[in-house]
Amino acid sequence: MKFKVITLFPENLSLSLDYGVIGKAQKEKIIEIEYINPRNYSENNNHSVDDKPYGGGPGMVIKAEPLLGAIECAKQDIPENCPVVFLSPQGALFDQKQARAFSKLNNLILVSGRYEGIDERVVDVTVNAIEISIGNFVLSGGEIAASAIIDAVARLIPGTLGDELSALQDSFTDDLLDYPHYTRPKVLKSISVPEVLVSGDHNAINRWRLKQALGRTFERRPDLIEAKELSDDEQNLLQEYQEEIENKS
Ligand code: 4FV
Repeated sequence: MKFKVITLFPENLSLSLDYGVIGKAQKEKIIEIEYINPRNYSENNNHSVDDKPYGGGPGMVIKAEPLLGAIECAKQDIPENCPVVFLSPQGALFDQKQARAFSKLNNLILVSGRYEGIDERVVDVTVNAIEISIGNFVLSGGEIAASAIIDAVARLIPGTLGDELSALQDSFTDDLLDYPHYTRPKVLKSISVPEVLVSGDHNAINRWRLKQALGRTFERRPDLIEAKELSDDEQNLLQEYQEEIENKS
């Protein structure tokens, strides 16, 4: 899968994406990341890419021409219907479902804003433009958002993770939070690892993990449980979890 990132600070991204499983996936050509700097498409002699906002107000706005030039360059050797993702707080909230959808594509263009934002007309005139936000907070640039999306998508591409199962057991895979994880030592500060996990009984282990995922999701993200159609078995497991919590308290 090929990612093309339009950014004024390519090094900012490569720093976070050249390590770990994403770095390995690049080396193994499972994914490719190309950085395109809009400054190379600035039409004025001092190569500036920003200007004062019409209507006044603080800060600067990224000009349309350098961005449109960079997007045109990015689209050169890829099919016309490639989505162009504009990272901004005004976008649709990114989630695992969107990550799965993107992981099925061959190409993805991501545009990282800076300063107060970009000239809105760039989004208006760009074919297949999508605005996406990684959360209700304001960053100083879209780079961190772009690398978060590339990381979340690349993990879902077969071969990126050592064990495919990892991605299949990720949080939000079935719209549930993850179950708790433990490793050696068996006892830490007099807290033992749950007995079932050292029982070797894999049915019991899987049921315990599903119960934990259901219970923790109910406690921490009731919105996810609301949105989810629980099977009778899941209903019973959640019931069991809540009774155990009540008995503990
Ligand atoms: C952002 C977000 C974000 C806004 C102005 C960069 C900044 C500057 N992008 N999800 N939250 N972007 O805060 O994606 O252009």
